[in-house]
Amino acid sequence: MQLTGSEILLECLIAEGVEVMFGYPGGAILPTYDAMTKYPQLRHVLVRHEQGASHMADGYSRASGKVGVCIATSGPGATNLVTGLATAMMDSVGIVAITGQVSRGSIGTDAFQETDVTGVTLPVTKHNYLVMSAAEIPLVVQEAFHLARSGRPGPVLIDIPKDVQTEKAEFKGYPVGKLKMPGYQVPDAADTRDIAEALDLIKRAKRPLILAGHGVVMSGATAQLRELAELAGIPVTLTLLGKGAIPEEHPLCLGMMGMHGHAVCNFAIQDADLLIALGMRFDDRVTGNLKTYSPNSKKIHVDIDPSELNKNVKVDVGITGDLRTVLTQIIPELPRQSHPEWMQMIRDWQEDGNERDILTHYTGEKLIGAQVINDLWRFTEGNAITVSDVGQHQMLEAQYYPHQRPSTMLTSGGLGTMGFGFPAAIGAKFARPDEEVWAIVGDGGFQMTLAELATARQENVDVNIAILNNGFLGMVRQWQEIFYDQRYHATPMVNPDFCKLAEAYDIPSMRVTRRDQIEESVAFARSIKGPVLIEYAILKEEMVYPMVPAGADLNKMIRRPKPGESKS
Ligand SMILES: Cc1ncc(C[n+]2csc(CCOP(=O)(O)OP(=O)(O)O)c2C)c(N)n1
Repeated sequence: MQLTGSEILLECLIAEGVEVMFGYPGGAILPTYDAMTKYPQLRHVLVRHEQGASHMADGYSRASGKVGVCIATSGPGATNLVTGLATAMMDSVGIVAITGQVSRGSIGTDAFQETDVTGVTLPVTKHNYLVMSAAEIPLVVQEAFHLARSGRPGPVLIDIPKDVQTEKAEFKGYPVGKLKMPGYQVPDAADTRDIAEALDLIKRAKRPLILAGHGVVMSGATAQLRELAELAGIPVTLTLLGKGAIPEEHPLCLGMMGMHGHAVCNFAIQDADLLIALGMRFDDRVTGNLKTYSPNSKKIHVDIDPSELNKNVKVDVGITGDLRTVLTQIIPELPRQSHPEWMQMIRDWQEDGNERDILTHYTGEKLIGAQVINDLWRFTEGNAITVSDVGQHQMLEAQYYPHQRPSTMLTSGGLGTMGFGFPAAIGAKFARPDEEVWAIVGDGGFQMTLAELATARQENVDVNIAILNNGFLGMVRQWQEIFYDQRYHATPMVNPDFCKLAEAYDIPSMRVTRRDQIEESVAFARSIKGPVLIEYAILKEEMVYPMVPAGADLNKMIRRPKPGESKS
């Protein structure tokens, strides 16, 4: 069958199972937009900025485990995707981005809206393609989706010149056949000698600790993680993206580690005699000072990407493999174990942390972020998909909204991309239409991508937006308070009236200033089948504790004093 390049592309996307793509048209991608009119089964969501499209594809992917798709024109359209690609790259999220390019004959002439997009995106994609003939499209699409979703997932970009989109070629069906990619191996099971070494360390450990990351969620190893922890009596700490890897209410789950993690986790890491790191990458936000990191422990690290092993932290047993497969290899060989003395130390640290919890002793009039998040958790029965932006509210979400299920807490971890939360929540809602989705954002980050309010309205996306409005770039203000003598330069924000803004977009809204209104705000949000915006006016100068200063030893946290105690 003779089809145009654009038609072939869309045929392949449909055969690949793509249901929705997020995008924005322009000259160099117009043939493909025109071809979309023949394929109404492929839903296109018109965003208001291409960055929003990339984050929506990302949120869709994180929420569904499927590959998210975004599409943009050449030049500025394509470069507007870059932040979203980098965000997905850092967090290993499988997306495919399609961009129009100037026609083949114009490449390299500085033609109108020409950018070397494969060059620009090389470091922020797992792989990228410049397609030079329509006949190549099926193979490129098949490879791109395979790369995006397999092994360590990541973003893949396909750049298609305008005349390749209009060129006709014979379409022989999709998929093309078995892929031949000899340079690309996807690890699965681990070497049995490595498993034996790991088992030996686990059996001998007195103070073992599991560090669970995004890889646990992505490989679908949550049941195996739980089994390992319960069988060997090992407590579990989570990275930010590891939230949901084990139910946070599980007695062995200690919560999040790292810069704003629960103090118990950081103390336990520093005192452990064995760390079992699963699908996490020892980011500086979780290790603090590498020279003093967990000084007395043996370390086992399992990751699907061999380049992660011994990258930041030298380990005793490094295992390359798919986590679910590797844990399935380990579990049958393990005896049932318990570590009562270790667990007692942990309970003592937890007790101490509880005494410092702001929720137990804050008596101020003004609403605080911790109360908002904790009440959102309570009134959504801890069961919503929350998509946070970046800043204090993000860390409060991680601390005060325990998640019971995987892929229900989505956030930009590695890149820390402000502006991610709201569009990613829209993408998540497309992926999981039956779930309650909340975007939890700060007043700063929300303003970076708030143009997507129009997208949410146009598509009637049932997403609830919670803005924690402190009138500041809160997390930066916190650093200025602690490290820059309270010189609040360039952090106070003059904000629009968010409720009036919502009204301009025909979106219902509510402003909350007191804690006793939070329950009503959740009921209000739930009563509206479409986008809704709730502004929570919170204390301007709240602090998120504990805090490990950048580069400090992990257990040298700045902590909130206990009631009656002077500042530590
Ligand atoms: C795109 C981008 N620019 C700058 C930063 C640096 N940054 C990190 S947190 C933060 C403040 C966020 O403020 P807000 O969105 O109001 O959230 P809050 O911290 O007050 O909860 C800034 C500026 C960033 N992470 N991303």
